[in-house]
Amino acid sequence: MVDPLIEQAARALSSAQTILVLTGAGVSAESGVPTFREAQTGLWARYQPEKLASPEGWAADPGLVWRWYMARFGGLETVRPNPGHYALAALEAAISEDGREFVLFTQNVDHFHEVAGSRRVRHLHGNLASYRCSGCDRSYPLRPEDRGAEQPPSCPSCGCLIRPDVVWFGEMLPPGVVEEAWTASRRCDVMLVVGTSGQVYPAAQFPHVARDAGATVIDVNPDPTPISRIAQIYLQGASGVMVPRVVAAMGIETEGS
Ligand code: BV8
Ligand code: ZN
Repeated sequence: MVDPLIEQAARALSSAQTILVLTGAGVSAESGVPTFREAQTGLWARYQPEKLASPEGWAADPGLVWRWYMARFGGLETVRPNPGHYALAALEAAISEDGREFVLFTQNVDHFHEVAGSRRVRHLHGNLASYRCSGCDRSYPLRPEDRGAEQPPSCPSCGCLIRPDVVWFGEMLPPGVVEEAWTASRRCDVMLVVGTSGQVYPAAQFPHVARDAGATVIDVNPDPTPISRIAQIYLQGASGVMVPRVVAAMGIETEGS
């Protein structure tokens, strides 16, 4: 017996012409990556992520911020995508095969959606796999010796410090991606929101924009959030459990797990 809410979500997605998926740190939680707000464990427990992930934090102590990112980046290498990532990739493949529109915007800085096979992925907050110069913006391929360094490397061209290519609090999101997200939020028939606390803007605004434009909003999260409260369908539970169940109810096979 399929849960009626799962059925309702499956029906909405099956009949949608344009689907937008918005993910947050919760979609990677079952891969063992701590969510952004619980990320601070061990020696990082005494630091606030919003402070470290900011130009002020970088200016105050670039070495500390650099070591935090190297610790997070290192942690990503030992973990794999989870069934939630794979189900979203299978959903995209099925929708695209039907000639319908699908795009996935993520707030996450990991690459798990791509590793799981998602193709149309847009990173709202950048990604931890790439680095650039804080002065001349030139991209910088990380060297093995940079990983264990106490201080960030310097740019070979201008000598400024190399930083992670992520969007810090107080920094603008990549203009092209944001524009695309606003437009897609207004156009989509269904927005599937997975694993976000809905606290960080402008990403937290997109489900409201979609809802106001007449879209069906489906929210997947073990805990209620400002987004679950405006969603027509709130699936309370883990993404690694709920998303595969919705995709299965749509009759779509999911590879990988
Ligand atoms: C901007 C990259 C214009 C870095 C991140 C004052 C000055 C300046 C700006 C502001 C200001 N006041 C407010 C703002 C706007 C600010 C903002 O929103 N602040 C918040 C804190 C109020 N936004 C910005 O600054 C943005 N830029 O506005 O530019 C501007 C410029 C100047 C001045 C004014 C405006 C930039 C925001 C981007 C910040 N960078 N990441 C890095 O990662 O190191 S955001 C960071 O938080 C992560 O990317 C993360 O993804 C994101 C959001 O968090 P979530 O993904 O939702 O994760 P979270 O931990 O919060 O929640 C996890 C959820 O998962 C929970 O709900 C949990 O229940 C759920 N969950 C757990 N397990 C599971 C699960 N769900 C499903 N399954 C599970 N198994
Ligand atoms: Zn430079």
